[in-house]
Amino acid sequence: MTNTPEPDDLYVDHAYDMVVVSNRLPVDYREGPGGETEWRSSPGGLVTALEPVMRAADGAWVGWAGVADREFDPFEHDGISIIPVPLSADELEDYYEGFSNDTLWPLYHDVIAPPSFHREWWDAYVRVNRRFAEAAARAAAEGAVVWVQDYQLQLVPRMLRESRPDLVIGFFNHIPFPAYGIYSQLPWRRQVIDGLLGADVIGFQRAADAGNFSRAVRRLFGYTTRGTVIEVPEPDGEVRRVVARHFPISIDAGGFEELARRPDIQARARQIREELGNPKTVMLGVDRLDYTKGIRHRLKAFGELLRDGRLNVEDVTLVQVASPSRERVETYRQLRDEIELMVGRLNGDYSTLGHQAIAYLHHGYPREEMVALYLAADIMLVTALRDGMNLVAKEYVACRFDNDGVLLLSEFTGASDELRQAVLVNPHDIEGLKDAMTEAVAMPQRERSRRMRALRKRVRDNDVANWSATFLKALTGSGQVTAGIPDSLQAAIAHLAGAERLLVALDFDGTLAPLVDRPEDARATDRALEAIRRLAAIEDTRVAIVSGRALDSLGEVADPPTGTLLSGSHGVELKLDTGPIQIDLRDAELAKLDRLNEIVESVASGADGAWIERKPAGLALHTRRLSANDGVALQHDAKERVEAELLGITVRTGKAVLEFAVRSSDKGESLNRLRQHVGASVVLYIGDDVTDEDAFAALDGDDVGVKVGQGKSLAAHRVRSPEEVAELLERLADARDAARGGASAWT
Ligand code: GDG
Repeated sequence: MTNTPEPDDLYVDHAYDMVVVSNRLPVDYREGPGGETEWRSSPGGLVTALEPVMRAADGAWVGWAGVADREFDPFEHDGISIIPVPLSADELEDYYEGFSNDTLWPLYHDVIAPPSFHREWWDAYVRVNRRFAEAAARAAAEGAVVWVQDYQLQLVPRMLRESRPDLVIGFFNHIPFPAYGIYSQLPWRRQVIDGLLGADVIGFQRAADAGNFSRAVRRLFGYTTRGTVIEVPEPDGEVRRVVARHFPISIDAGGFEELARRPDIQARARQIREELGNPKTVMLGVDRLDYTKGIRHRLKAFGELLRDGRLNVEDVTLVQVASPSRERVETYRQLRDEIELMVGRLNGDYSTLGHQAIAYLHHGYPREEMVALYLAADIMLVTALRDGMNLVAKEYVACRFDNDGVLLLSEFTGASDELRQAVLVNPHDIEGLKDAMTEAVAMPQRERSRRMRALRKRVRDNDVANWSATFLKALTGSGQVTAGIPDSLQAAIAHLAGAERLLVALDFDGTLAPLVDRPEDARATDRALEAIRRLAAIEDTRVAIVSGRALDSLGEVADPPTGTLLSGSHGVELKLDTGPIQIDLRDAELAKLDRLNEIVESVASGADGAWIERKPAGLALHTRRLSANDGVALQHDAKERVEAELLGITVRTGKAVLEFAVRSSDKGESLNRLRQHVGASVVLYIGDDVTDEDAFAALDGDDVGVKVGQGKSLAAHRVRSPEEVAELLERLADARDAARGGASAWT
């Protein structure tokens, strides 16, 4: 159900196709001195990123309005439906200031400050997470996408899945996820991970964060993880695939550049420099006043440079904006005292009447002023000890359309994974930091400009719209599959055509061959077969068919050209250049296989139309000729009977087929063996079935995955049908032929 929110029907339940859930709403409630009230946008990057998506998808935003002990009705603001969640003053203290900001925040930032663990804080965290989950569940339409933001709401995904299994649930963690040795301190470590695993996709800032998370899942739950996929067993016996990977967040780069190009803002930047006494070099720090940001380290290094005479207060001024943050948490109050003491001392020691060493500003500023500061700064100092991303670094770069300015960036920020042309520093190494600061001061203009160009390209290419689109694509697949070969896939074909050693790995049924009732009748389309023959004849190009079928059956129906590699029974059997690799079952496995056959035969014998396909290490129960309901019931019965009696059997569900195997293997493992066997530098994999997802999960780097048809998938590209697969293969054969200068034995 979709609706266009009118003021009167905003109270309608289950109305929105897209719901964002975050601790804070994108609007602030303001009460003026005369008692007048208003809602004002708080224009963060997240709002900018999600605004177009929210408008297009008829979205609602669920969150807290920023005032305790007040209830607000849902309303519409600037085209977005706002659904406020109330918090009491006690909850604010225990759930937000306590558990979120004094337990999770320091723990997830590598215990830079010691985390506090209190059971009553945890209780409040659970209670408040449930309230957010309930509000989201009420708002979301059937099958809606719900995107939960950040560490304050880690239990929401599981709570939502329990009440609304129809939803597609995403989670994004804006802060780091720590190594297991640190994470394991959390008394509620299992509950938090279980809460997150309720999502379909869990996003992190860096690949290292996603890796830490997957390791914690393995250590605490023993679940299997393959690449970015975690296999989560559900109470109903099904295995759910959860994707945990990095989606580095970014900024509205165009928006920042637009502000930076405004003449009034440029004039303000000049004025700022004048007010500072026109020093040769302006250094700038912009941070929430937080112990993760490394402000003390920065001040210490700057102070020592002044002390040692390597910098002179006549030439250099440091502007430090420290925006007020979390002032009711004790650690933050102490930090403020320490920083202000340091600033006072340094200014006392080194400022002159005409030149201030440090201009310290404990304020929040409008964005225009921030941009003017970025333009006024010759050197931007980002010295965080640990930071999920650090948007300030990207904002500085986005504003410098003059290709000037130096970014000094801590290695411990997520941004440093992308912004490699910055002057990278370890802020704990004070000598190194000092050297980097003087290097920045002395950096020749040409080098500044070379570095800044590269940085700007990176930030422009991956802006925040890109970030949200990539996340939502991973969450929902590309939605409607359009006819023909999409442009992005055409570009991928061009890239594959130039690969050094290419492996083209293809599923058979539903990919090369249209699905038919009787498996023995399946045949690849003539066009696909012809394209495969051409590809197989091109130098440095190998073709493999990767199927769930037994190798014998695959050889018969696929009729592949000589030299085609085959993988059957989901990788249990392989036919390589060295000949077929026979599986060799142990006695116990053979006995298990016999019993498996007996059990499934007795179940299938009661159902007309069901049949069994035998495989070397298992069997497949086909239910395609039964009605959908009867098929599901029969599969359920077979699975229950097998699992009640036999241990260690791998069960997989395909399209109207249930497969059992006594030796586990999957198409991902098989693809890895094939890749190694032929020494491929790049792989193209095409498949239509859930079992092909293992192969998609095994792709990386420049590899290309193509899913045939609808449904959730890890593949980056899609086509509609085997006919389009044939067209894709034809185009690839053409392009590769051309790229290889006609070095084909076929032509
Ligand atoms: C968390 C993660 C991750 C700051 N002072 C003012 C002001 N700001 C703006 C900056 C920037 C934002 O606040 C701060 O973002 P950061 O990324 O630097 O840091 P956190 O607040 O810690 O954010 C972080 C981020 O989430 C996003 O995922 O990158 O790692 O810790 O946009 O410009 N803006 C205005 N006035 C100020 O005084 N207008």
